[in-house]
Amino acid sequence: TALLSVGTLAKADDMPEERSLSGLEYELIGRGDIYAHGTVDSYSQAPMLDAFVESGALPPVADRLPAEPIVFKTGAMVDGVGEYGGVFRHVIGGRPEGWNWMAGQHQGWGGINMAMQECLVRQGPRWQVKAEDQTGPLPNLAQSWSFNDDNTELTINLMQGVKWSDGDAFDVEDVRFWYEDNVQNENVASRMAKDSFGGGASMEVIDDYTFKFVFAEPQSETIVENLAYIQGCPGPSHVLKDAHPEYNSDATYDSYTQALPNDVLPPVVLGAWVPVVHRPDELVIMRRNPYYFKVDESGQQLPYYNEMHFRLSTWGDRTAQAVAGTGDFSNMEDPGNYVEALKQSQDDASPVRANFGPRVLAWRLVLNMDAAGAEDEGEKALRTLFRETDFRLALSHALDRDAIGQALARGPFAYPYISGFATGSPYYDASSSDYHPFDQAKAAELLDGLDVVDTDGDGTRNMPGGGDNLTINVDVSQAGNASIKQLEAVASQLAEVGIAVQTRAVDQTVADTNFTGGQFSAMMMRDNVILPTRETCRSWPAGANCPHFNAGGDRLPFEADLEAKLAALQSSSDAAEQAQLAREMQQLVTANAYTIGTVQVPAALLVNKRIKNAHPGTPVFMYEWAEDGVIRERLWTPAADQEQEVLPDTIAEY
Ligand code: BQZ
Ligand code: CA
Repeated sequence: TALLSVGTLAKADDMPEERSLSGLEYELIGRGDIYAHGTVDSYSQAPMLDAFVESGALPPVADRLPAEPIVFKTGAMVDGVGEYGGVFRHVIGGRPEGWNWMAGQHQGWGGINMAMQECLVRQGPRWQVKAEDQTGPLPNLAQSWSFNDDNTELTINLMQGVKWSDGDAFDVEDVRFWYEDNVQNENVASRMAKDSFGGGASMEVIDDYTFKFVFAEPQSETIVENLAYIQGCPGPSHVLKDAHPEYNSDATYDSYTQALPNDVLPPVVLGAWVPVVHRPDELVIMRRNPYYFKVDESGQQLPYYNEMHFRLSTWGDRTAQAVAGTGDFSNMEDPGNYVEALKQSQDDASPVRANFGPRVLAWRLVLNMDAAGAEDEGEKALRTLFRETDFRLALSHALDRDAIGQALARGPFAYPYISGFATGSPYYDASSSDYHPFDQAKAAELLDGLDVVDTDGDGTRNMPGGGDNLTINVDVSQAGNASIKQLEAVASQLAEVGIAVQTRAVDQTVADTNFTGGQFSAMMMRDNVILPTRETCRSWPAGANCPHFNAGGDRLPFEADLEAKLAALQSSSDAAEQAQLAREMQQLVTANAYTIGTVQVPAALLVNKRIKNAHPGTPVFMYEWAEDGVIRERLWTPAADQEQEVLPDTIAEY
């Protein structure tokens, strides 16, 4: 077709057959079977909170809960209603950047962001919902929503009477501040990019708990998915407004971003736990939020655990500690340690249970194509070359993905990844993917065609017109073991076709912010290209600053097409039409080597056996990471098996 100006490419049918490692069966349930907003006859609280109510430090539990809390259904709990108390022990490789998530700061990942943030809607538990009920995200702070007749207005009803962890009311002003003063303010690096939501919807406040988004084009339930973690999570406007330049003439956007530094605790949150202690490079301790707005069917306020620990270590150590039983949870995602971890977890005496899921972890080399945004002429010339589809295809053909997979881990784990949706995505379709087989001659031919030839005979190709040697600086996160291993293989394979790669391992937070801020030349990274409505700008074009690897809005010819198809997918209510659009998107992305994929692997979830209600089959990543999919506010441990709390009988004090 006209879209494929790149000649005949092999189809994914030529790819080796994929082997599934999962085989696990679980029952799918209705969307309202997990939880629903409603009331219970009477409410109770964790016994440790009684003293705070008696002393008057806290209002009674019924007064702290909203009019209609979220009620978790017993029928969906594999181990039933829980017992209060104890500690849930996480180990993470990240470090809290700061508490101002509205300005794009992360809290160290690995489930700590998600333990403090609550979002308008929820995606994680959707992996358990049956197909006919997959009509959109699950509710959360947004209790219900509806479109007008022509689907150009989305009216959202917020939960009424939810309170922040300091007791302040959560209402529409928090949502307005999030959207108007953060998302749509281009000076703030919020997680949802300006104009990426429905092409830049406007917002109208109706009353304290009601507002609407107004779109230029009709939309569908799919667009509501954008309002889940990590894009749709309002922050405390009563705390942050004073620090925001729009409300305080002494503030700058830099000072605003830094307004909630990681050494000032406790921050004000809506999540089930509140960070109360942060010892740098050592530990974050969170305590239960007495204002949390969720209960079980017996009326017990959630969460069940009083305390959560995040040991600040490495991602590899997360898996090691889960296997050893000193940590409770790990997304096992470095194939290098799969075999050993699996061997150990298969032992009956092992403290941990391991579950393999589909291939949802994919790695890729991302080239920055924002030529106009380059800081010097050399970088500009390089990015101009990155904009050539033949150049990206040359790189893709230069990669021997089987060898990369074996460098990562021996065994049947890795499968080639070209670009676009990972095979574990509900949107993936093999026959719509163009496959770029390992073919150094083809790579050489494409590079020659771009006049990228070795003019001085030193073995490295030169920039067009006999310029300097072509060297690509590729950043990689120090925390990403699997990325680092793959980059080594990629660098030596590219050298074989005459392209020099200079690798630079940078701090994880620096890599994160450099990527989202477009401050890089090339980057080797893991990504989960599963749903286009989640962290959209990491992979897809939507609005001028999006994707991060072509911010600035200077679209490549196929990219405009891709953007239109993504918008159409988000605004469609017809599953067949959406599947067709996804196929066309996959076609565009792979035919044009939008990013240069390497391999994709399945991941296993490790959960300690003393943790109750961890539903069998919870995927490491599907609609969201397992920390959300496993529903941590509903996990518990019987009193006899509980870990000692470090800060018993305490709550966050403001
Ligand atoms: C899971 C996840 C939960 C970010 C991060 C991190 C960042 C990315 C990504 C994963 C970690 C864990 O991933 O690796 O297993 O626990 O936290 O948020 O690697 O660098 O920017 O998107 O989520
Ligand atoms: Ca040369």
